[in-house]
Amino acid sequence: MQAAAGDANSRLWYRQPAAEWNEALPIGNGRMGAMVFGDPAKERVQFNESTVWSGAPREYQRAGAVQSLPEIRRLLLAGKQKEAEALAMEKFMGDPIRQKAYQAFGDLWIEQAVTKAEGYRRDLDLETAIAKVQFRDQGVTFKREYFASYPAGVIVMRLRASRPESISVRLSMTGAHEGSAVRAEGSTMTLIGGVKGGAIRFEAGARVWLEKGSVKAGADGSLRIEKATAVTIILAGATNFVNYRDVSADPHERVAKALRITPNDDLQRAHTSDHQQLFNRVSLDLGTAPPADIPTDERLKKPDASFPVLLFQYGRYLLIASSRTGGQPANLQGIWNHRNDPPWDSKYTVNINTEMNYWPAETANLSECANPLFAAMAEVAESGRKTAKEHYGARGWVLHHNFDIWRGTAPINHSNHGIWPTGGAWLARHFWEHYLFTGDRDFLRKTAYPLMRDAALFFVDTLVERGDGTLISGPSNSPEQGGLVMGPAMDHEIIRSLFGNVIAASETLNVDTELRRKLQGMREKIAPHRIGKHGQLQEWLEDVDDPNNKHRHVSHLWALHPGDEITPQGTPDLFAAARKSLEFRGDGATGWSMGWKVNLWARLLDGDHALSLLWNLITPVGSSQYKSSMTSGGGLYMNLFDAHPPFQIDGNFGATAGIAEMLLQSHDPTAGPLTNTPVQRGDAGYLHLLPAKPLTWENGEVKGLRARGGFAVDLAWSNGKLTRAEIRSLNGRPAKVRYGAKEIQLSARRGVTVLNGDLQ
Ligand code: FUC
Repeated sequence: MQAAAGDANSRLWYRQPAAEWNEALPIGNGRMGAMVFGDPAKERVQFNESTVWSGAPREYQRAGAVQSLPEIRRLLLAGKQKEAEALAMEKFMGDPIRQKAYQAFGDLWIEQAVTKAEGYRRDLDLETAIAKVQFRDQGVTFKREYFASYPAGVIVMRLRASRPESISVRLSMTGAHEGSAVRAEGSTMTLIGGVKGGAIRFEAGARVWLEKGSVKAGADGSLRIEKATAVTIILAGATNFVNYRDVSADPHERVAKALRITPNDDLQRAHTSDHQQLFNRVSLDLGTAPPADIPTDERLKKPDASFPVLLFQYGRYLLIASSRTGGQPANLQGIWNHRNDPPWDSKYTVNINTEMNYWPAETANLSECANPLFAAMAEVAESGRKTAKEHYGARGWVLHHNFDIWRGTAPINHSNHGIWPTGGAWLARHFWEHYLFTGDRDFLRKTAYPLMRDAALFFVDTLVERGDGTLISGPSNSPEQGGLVMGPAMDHEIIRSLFGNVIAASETLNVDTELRRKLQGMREKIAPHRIGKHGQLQEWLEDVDDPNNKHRHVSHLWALHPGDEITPQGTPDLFAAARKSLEFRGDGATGWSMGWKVNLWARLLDGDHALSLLWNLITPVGSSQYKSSMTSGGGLYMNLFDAHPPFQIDGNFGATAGIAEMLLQSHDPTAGPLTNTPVQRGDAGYLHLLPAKPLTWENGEVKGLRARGGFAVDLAWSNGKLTRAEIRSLNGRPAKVRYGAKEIQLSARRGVTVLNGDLQ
């Protein structure tokens, strides 16, 4: 593929500045994020810091909630849902009943007297992670560059001009919070403030370096730069947040320290090489060249066949920009937020959204980007232990359908959907999958296993015996419909998977024999999947599914994806029933729901259907479309942020994960609800090559995908057929390799195997 064509799929570019936020271009270093609007005369760089949240350290569990638990269950089992919900609203919900919100921070403005901007161009290069704005005014070419450096912990802006001493700009900052104060001194502007009514205090500092020219601090807190040849602005931001219980840090000290760096070329080199050691691991080519000269907004309106490549890499870019070791996990908007009342508080919704954010982490070879999630879960488990005790009288830990920076784990919002005890159990799967992909035993022993085990202990203590001898969960709900119930299918799928993984992990580590036996016994008794009267996979214990229900959540299909209980060879009947359910739900949906459906259709081995969902997700969504839609209307904004609507980043990550899932699958296709196969235990690999390749993806190449069992996989295909597979075993596990109906066995050894004709 030619370099120019490659560029168009690793670059977003436009011929005009962003007219509003969802057209601006995101940069981020995992702790700070910024949206670059690119207006020549009044540039706006709207910035965030991941710990600027409302609220303060506190606990959310309600003392004594456990006392009403037996009665809530009794009412539900007696068919009195409304009474159960009312009682739960009164006595069982978290205190307070709402969690806190991620906040905006501030804006940095660059004003320049522009007579007439010509030759305008604005872009974001996904390979270098640098945003650029370029224009000409009165014969002078102005170039502005923006990047967020993870190594340096700051945002860097560079202004250049083709003629010496021609940059004259006014810089200023505004705070997003009432009472923020701005001042300027020497060559530095400072914004100081705090979140009203909350514990977070913050400071942002922007320091300026000039080549030629002068800088003057104004009494209004601005900096006036005259006749510079080049300007570098370093923006640092920090809060007093240390962790969810401690807000004793000094933001000023943090900012002052960050601003001590010298802006030389090494800064940019270090940034780009840091980004590239993650980003460059995976390349994708779908065999058709993207148009080189069509701006991204135009291209989105008439997407060419290679558009999924851009979207795939954009998702990887966004994960790198919003989730780096040492920081907070990517929230509902990643790290980018311009409102103090963002949709759903821009927090962590874990009945699908946070998990979806991390689906591409392992498969798309960005394993380290999941570290913030794992670190957050260690804290969530501490808080979840208290919730387990106060609300359920149980051991272990529990997380309901949301957490925030204060690590709230108790049920929130409303009893009809907030009481859902399997959030922690679902996230525990990410720990196990991290082990499956990396083979990192140290991680398994020290970090993953204790959390997985204690997530399982919670269900050992809370599963309820039903009259027929089966075990069910509850009170709970099938997110987020049908109200409070006992025994939604999704819970059982998640809990069975958790028990299976804890059994496997305890065997691998050779610990907790007794608990293992207990889990084995209980796992077999958990209420099994049921196929209902429409041939569907039942979402609830009762056969009440409505074939016309188009609800965005497809929770009961969890066992198909991201779980692995429903597989083509292991459970063909359930596989067919899951397909039926997905057909009933339809193809139109909110952004993340389409993202999930891409993955589900890929798991159903139907690449053409997966691709049609992907095209639905690639629908352009008008800038004015922010109104929340709970049923449909999903798509992409002009900056390719996913639209729920409104903006929610999970759809971006779901799309990236879905594309990876279409090209390579590595779960065991023979697994079932009660299996613990060598693949599920991490002792072997199963590499299904091009399992859901759409017909129209006739030629292509992907390099660097990762698979369970510890494999890196490069694939090339032409005329619809796999022509070459290069499989690197990182941990020396054996593997089965499947392509179409053909399977071959790879022996247990490290190193590279190249398959050419072998799989035809
Ligand atoms: C869940 C979903 C909504 C939205 C919210 C953040 O509640 O049902 O669609 O994504 O999370």
